Amino acid sequence: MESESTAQTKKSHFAKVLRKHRPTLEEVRAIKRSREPVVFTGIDIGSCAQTWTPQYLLEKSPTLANAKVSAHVSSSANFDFARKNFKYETLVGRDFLQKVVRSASSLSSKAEFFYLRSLGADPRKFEPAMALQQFPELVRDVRLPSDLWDNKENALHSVVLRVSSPSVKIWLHYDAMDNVLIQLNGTKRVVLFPPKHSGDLYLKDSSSMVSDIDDSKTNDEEYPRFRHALENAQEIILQPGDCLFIPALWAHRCESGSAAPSVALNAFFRDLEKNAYPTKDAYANADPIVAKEVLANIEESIEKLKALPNQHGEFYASVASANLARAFGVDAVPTTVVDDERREKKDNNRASVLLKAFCGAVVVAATKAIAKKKIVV
Ligand SMILES: O=C(O)CCC(=O)C(=O)O
Repeated sequence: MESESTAQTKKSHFAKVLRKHRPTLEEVRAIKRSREPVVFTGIDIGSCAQTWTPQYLLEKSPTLANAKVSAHVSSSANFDFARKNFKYETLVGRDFLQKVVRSASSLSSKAEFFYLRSLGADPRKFEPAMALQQFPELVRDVRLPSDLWDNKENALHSVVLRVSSPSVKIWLHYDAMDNVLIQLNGTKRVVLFPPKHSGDLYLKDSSSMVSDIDDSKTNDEEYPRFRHALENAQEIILQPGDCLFIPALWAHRCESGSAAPSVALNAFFRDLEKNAYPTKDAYANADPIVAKEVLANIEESIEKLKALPNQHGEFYASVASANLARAFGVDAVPTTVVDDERREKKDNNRASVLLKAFCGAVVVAATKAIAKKKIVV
C-alpha cells in the first residue's frame, strides 16, 4: 500500500475536532445540542466499514451497478465549484466504479479524478437522495444508533453515497442542515469552520471562493480575511468507521487520502422545523426561508445606501454592522482588513464592503436565533 498524502500526515496547526468513543444516546443528544462538531468512534455501524470498497459496491448492488449516475470528472484533484474546473458526466454505475478503481492504480494512463455525490431518483423534481432505498442491496450492511440516524420527527432530509478517486479535494462549502458523515473506505481529512467566521470565507452562495485552504500565499494575497477563519478552524482525519457530526452552517473542506478510493455515506437532518426550509432543496444547502429573506433585504439596503453620498453610506453601514455584531455576538470585521480590501478594489464603496462582510454572519445569526426556539433533533 502506498503512503498517505503529505497533507494528511504533516504536522497540523489546526485545533482537533473533539472525539467521543462509543457515546451513549444521552451523550449523542447533548453533542447535537452543543452545535460543535464531534467525531464518534468505536460505534458498531454494521459491516459497511469493513466491506464497502468500490469493487464490493459494484458486486453487491446490481441496482447501483446498472443505475445512471452523474459523476464529477476533472484533470485536477482539487474540485473547485466556484471556478467549475470539472465537468458532469452521466455514467453507468458500473463504469463509474471501475473508473474510480482504475484512477487509484498506477496502471491508469491519464490523470483523471472522479467524484460521485449520489442524487435522488428524480433530481429535476428536487428529490433528495435516499441512497439506501435507491440501492436496497446495501441496506443490511449499515446499522447506526437511532439518535444519530433515525428519521425522528420527520427530520431526515437525505442519505447520500459519496465515492471518489484517492486525493480528491471537495471545495469549501456549507450545508444548511446537520450532517452525519460516515467514512467507510480510505481516510478523509475534514477541516471545519465555525459559523461565526462565515464572513471570512468569501462565500458565493454556499461555496467559498477560496480554492485551496492550504495555499496560504494565494489566500493572503486574494482573501486576506480567510486567515481569521483558519485560526479558528478545526481538523479531523477520519478513519473507516468514524462518524463525524457536522452541525448545520459549519463550512467544511474534505480531502480524501491518497492511498485508497474514498467511500462515505452521509445523512442530512433538519435542525429547524420542516417548514422553515424551502421545499425545493435536493442538496441540503438552501438557506432557511428567513435567512434568505434577510440576505435579500441586506442586498437591497446596500443599493439604497449606495444612492446616498459616500459619508452617509459609511456612517449607516458602520452603525448597522455594529448593531448586528452586538445582537449576535459575532466579531466586527477588523477595519484594517476592510481597508486593505478597499485599497485593492478601489471601485468598491466602504458601505457595501462592510455590509457584505456581515451577510454570512447574519444568515448564521438569524438561523441560530430561530434554532434556539425550534430545535427538532
Ligand atoms: O465526503 C465527501 O466526499 C464530502 C462530504 C461533504 O462535503 C458533505 O457531506 O457535505
